[in-house]
Amino acid sequence: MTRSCLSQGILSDWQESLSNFYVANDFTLSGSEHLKTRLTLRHIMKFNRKRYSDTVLRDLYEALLLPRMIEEKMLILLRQNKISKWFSGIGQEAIAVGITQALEPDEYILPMHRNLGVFTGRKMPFSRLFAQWQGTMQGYTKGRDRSFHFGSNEHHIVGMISHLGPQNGVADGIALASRLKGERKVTVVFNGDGGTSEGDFHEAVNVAAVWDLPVIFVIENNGYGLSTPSSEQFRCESFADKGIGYGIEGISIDGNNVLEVYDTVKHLAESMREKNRPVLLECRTFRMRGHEEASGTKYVPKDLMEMWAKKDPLENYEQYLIKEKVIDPQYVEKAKKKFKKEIEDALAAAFTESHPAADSATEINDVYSPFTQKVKDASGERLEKRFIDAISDGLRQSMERYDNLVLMGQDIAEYGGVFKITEGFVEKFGKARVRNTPICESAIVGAGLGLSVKGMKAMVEMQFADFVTEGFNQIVNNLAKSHWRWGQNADVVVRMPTGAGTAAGPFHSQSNEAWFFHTPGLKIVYPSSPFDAKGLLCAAIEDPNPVLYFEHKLLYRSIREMIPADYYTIEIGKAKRIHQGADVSIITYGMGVHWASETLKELPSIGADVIDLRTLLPWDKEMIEETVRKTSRVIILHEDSMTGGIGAEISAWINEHCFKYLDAPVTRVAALDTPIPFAPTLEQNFLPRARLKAAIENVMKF
Ligand SMILES: Cc1ncc(C[n+]2csc(CCOP(=O)(O)OP(=O)(O)O)c2C)c(N)n1
Repeated sequence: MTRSCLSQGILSDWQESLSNFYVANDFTLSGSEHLKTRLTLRHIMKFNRKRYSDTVLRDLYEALLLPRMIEEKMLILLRQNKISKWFSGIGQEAIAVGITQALEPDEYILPMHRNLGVFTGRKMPFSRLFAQWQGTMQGYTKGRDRSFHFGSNEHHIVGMISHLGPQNGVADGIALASRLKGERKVTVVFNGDGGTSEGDFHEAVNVAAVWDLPVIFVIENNGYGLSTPSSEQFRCESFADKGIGYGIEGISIDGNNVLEVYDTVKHLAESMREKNRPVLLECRTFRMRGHEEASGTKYVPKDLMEMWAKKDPLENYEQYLIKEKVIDPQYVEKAKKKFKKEIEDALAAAFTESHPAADSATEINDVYSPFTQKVKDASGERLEKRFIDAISDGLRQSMERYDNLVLMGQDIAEYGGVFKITEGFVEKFGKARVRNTPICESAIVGAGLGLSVKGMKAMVEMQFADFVTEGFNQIVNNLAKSHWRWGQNADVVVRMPTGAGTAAGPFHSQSNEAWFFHTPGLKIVYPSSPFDAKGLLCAAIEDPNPVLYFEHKLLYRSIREMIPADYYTIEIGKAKRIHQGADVSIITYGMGVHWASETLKELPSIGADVIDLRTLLPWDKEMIEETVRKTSRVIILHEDSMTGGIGAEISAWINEHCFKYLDAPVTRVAALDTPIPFAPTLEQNFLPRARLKAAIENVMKF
């Protein structure tokens, strides 16, 4: 084992020789030379059983043998065209196996695509595992996602999404929940060496470092990321050294030596449970097969492959155990026979199952975690509140109501957030629940999902809605799809200070609700009044699904209203009629509601039905149909740009469902299709406010 030399002051012989070699060669080694060098220096595997009993050694052997046998069978099935794809971990099994065996069974592991040993180590029933790969109903995703893209809370496993890096933020959230619950558990998340180039990896390690989260960030350094050799992926000599940059410990071990992996992680986990902190654990290994079977290994030098074959984790360990008389060839035969039968039996069963019968209602029904909202009215005292105070009230009362709710965001703790919505919260709820975050939106949104895995609730404040781009992938691919994929809800509210009117330019004024509107699995609320702001925020936090909560910055301090002092909620998905009228319907939300009201004052002869959508996803089709029937003329107004905006969808829906009631073309009034400009004159020209009056008059002419 080599620890990060600077942080630990330790430099192994191996690493010393390697660094000398590097110095002599002026760092010009290609990835494959690097790996060859490493192997020449250290190709003989040395096992050290320490004080581990024969039983422990044998259990480890069987745990190592099993995934190898399953994989070998899969390769045969692949050649027979009975399965479609396989990402092989052959040659790397000691990492997943050693780690899984070293942990407590209820400690979460977040594996990648080559970590079958995690799943077998947690004793997942083969029948369900094989069904998952076959895409049948008995699998973990009802045929909705493939291979290892699933989780199982029963087994304390959270599987990856294809994007690799996002797993790390989720691991942070699980570890944070463990800390907050005082559980003394570690969480392990796997990465390939290639995946560590992603910002997600960096963000999550950084967050874990700052928050002292007990996460082992495993890096399986197997020489290639698909076809790209290490030399074209990163420049560091050892991933252990990266720990220095994060101010955490980094360790590098022989990933092909199951005893070394097991022993390292066992001790590491024991110490991390006592003293919570993250650690980078590089496991040096090699990818013996193609990235996935079909892509082959042509680009890998043959001699390199041959050299690493000599370090096969299973064969070497088996030989060692036989030499030590812990097992004998008969034992090996018996174990193989037993596993062969179990695999064959489960496969036979899996192959009798067929793909799920498609049923659209079931598919749609599983998009959201089931939840029937019970609206809570408040009849007591009313107080005058500004929009911003209403949000703050809702947040504070939700914190009082849900002691499992955690707030995360930049500068939200002592500073109270840039808009001061969480001012005083730290004093009331403490720093554990009101958390300043590093500028790591992706890791923090991912952490929200991790908290949900442990039954907690999260509110993530984006400093400005514009910055959600940094957490976009986590929202649309992880939070939104998690329930539908494997039944894990994401109990996360993302608050988004949005909108223009403050001449703040293209990166502090955007309306970006339409980016999310297209994503099944999300809910979107967008209040326009203090009453709705509080009630919808409380409802969003109550809802176990991921909700994006848009709050218009210009409304923060410009509007006030008498609202209930007590906690209350408003129905998500329900629009509100702001003005009654029979001539024209104006369907809008957010700032549009205020623009509509102002404009109608200039048109006293026109009676307009103004509908405030309040929730954009799911939106209130019933009220839209009702108003169209009533007025036969429709304007859809929004602050966001025209093309592909919310208005486009609503207009299309009205056309399909209410055509017969219409007397005029459905008209959209929206911002220009440009980025939002800085100068007030340009900004006002960009916004649709000034174009609304003419549009209403025009629709009335039909
Ligand atoms: C964000 C993203 N970009 C690209 C890919 C395509 N891809 C899948 S696996 C892979 C290589 C991963 O290499 P590494 O992390 O080293 O893991 P290994 O496959 O070697 O175990 C690539 C490029 C992806 N899945 N996600």
